[in-house]
Amino acid sequence: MPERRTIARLGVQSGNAIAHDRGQRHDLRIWKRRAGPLLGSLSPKRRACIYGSMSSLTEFSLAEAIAVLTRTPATLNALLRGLPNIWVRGNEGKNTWSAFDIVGHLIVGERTDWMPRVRIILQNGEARPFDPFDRFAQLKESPDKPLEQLLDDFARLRRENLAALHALNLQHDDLARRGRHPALGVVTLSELLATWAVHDLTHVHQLARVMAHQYRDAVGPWSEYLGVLHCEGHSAP
Ligand code: NI
Repeated sequence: MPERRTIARLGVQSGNAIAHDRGQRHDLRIWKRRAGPLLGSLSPKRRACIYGSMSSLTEFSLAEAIAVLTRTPATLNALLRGLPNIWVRGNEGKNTWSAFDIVGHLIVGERTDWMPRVRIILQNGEARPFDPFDRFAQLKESPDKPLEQLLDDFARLRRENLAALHALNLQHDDLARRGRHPALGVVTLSELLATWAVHDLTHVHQLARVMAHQYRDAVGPWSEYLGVLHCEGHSAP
């Protein structure tokens, strides 16, 4: 239920984000509207606490999100191109992803997820839910392609998508426009765009973890000190 999620997120973000005046007002408007029904049932003290948390939400900035989105293809290219197979094809065990699978997954996202969903929000709002994202589609797509080809495809698709995003000339008020996620319910355009950037970072994080896993035994007793070999809480797989 979206309201519950909203409150949980507010709790997590409380006190650790830098607030910017314009964004705060924008965020507050959205959050008050979305969390309203649930907030009404809380004690005044608890409500004040939640509104206090809201004011520390980080402002979404399209330019900042695009700065990350623009760099991810080059980041992956520098990290992965020409690497020995152990780093590219190694995974974390049965039904887990290799670096190759992760790049394939990012390509599917460029083709079927992010910009198509931006367009659905702008054209249909909440009336038409997004098409579900097939998180395993890349496993069915040409598993024999060289990684270099995938890196090139990803870079090209990202470039095209960012050009298309730029061409939409989104204004500040557009960012509050709402769509409907098939599982999460109502979401805003700014949340979708923020998620696009953080999804990149999730998989950069995952790449480091999957690669480190290949040397989990080779490091010997140092394993104890290497957090990447022991971290949890990632998106599956
Ligand atoms: Ni993903």
